[in-house]
Amino acid sequence: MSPDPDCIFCKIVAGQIPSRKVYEDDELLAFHDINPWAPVHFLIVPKVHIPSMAQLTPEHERLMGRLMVLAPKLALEQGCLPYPQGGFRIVCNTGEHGGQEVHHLHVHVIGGPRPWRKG
Ligand code: IU
Repeated sequence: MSPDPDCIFCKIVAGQIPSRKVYEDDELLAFHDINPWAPVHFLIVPKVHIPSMAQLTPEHERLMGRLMVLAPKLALEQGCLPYPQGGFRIVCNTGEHGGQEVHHLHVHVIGGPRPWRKG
C-alpha cells in the first residue's frame, strides 16, 4: 500500500516528522513512543501503510514475522532485562474497540521495572 498523505506514521517513516529512532531497515522502523507508559516504550511499524492488523493478508506473513522476531532483540537493546525475570509486553491495538488511535499498523513494545502507568 502506498503512503497515506494524512497518516502521521507515514510522515515519520518518510522523515517529514522527526522521531527518536530505535531501528530502521528497508521494511521496518522502530521509534520511541512520545507518551511512554513505562521505562521502555517504543513502537515498531512496517514502512508500508497498512491501517491495522485487520488488513493483513498472507502476503504480509514474512514482514510481520520479521517484526515479531525483531521485537525481543530491540527490547533487550533498549534496556529490558532478559526473560523470564525481565521481559516485555507487546500490544497491538486494532480498531475503535481495540483502542487504536493511529491507523498505521504498529506494535507497542513496553517494558522495564514495574509498576507502569498502564497495564
Ligand atoms: P494506539 O492507541 O495503539 O494507536 O497508540 C498510538 C501511540 O502512538 C500512542 O502511544 C502515542 O503516544 C504514539 N504516538 C507517537 O509515538 N508519536 C506520534 O507522533 C503520535 C503518537 I500522533
